[in-house]
Amino acid sequence: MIDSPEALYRKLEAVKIGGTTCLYTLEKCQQLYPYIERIQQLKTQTNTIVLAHSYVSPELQLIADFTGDSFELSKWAKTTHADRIVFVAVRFMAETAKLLNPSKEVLVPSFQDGCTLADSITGPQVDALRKQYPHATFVCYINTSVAVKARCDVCVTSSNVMRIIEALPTTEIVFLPDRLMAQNIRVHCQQHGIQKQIHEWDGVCYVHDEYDPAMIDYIRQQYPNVQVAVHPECAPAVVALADFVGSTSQMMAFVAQTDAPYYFLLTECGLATRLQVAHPDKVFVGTCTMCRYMKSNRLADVERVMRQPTERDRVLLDPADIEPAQRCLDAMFTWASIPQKGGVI
Ligand code: CIZ
Repeated sequence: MIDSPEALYRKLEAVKIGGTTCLYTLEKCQQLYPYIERIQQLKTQTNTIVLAHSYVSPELQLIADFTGDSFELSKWAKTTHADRIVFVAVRFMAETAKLLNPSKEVLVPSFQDGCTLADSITGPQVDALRKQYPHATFVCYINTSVAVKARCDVCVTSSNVMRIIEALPTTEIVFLPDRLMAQNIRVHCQQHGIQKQIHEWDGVCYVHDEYDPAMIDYIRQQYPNVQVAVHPECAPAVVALADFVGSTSQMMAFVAQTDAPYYFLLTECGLATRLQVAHPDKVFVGTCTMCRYMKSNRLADVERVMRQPTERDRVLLDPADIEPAQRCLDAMFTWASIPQKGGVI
């Protein structure tokens, strides 16, 4: 519980990722605190929970009942007894919460809630691919719309993608929509002797697509004992240079379990800020790459949607897509519980 601007400052003063981009002064904490105080009261008065992704700004993570990756957040959304969920992330994640717990009101505070991956493919485009690859299993990354999930067989997140691909009995797979993740899956399968034919789509996360191998070489020269953790949405040439490859939750566990002074995390810098708060003794170096969609979430809008939600703030789903998209998500929970052969990606 944050009960004063000073308490907020004590939590956030270690955050100085990317120079002054994420600098939290006592003055800034004094400006933020009144929102935090009102949001905390509103949560209790209206039986609302706030779920926040690890990529959003740290003050939003502090007001959240739970912060995590999309798989962890979807498990919370599925089981919550609260009346309302405020989803501080991007719209496809809030839609997933609504699919998993349709009786809840799910609210999205951000006005810029897209995602370059989710926006790269539509339902009718999946229908066309189904005709092209009639025998393939269709696997979609969680970063997709409900219409796309409704047309796929199983959904995956970055924390369970390899486990599920390995467990699926079919060899021919259409993986949508992340081209770079599809290429990483192909490399992983080759390295572990797993026979799969992976067809890819041309979507990318614009944040992870920006990383290139030269950045890792440069950081390794500056900090010879740095640990480099890479997200599987990055290009295979970048993944090949990593000390560790995994989802944001897996990167968090890696940092917690590793005894090294410096870390270079090739993912949205909200994760580095989160880890800097958790591990003030460790130093997070390198780029501060921000997702414009995740970073468009603000405390003021969380308060606004809790007081007076408009139609735009509410997640509403096309009734025709609900049942098939729920089946695709249920398949993820089933396949994700099967033990993995090849280790994390
Ligand atoms: O699954 C997620 O939440 C995303 C988009 C990234 C990650 O690795 O957590």
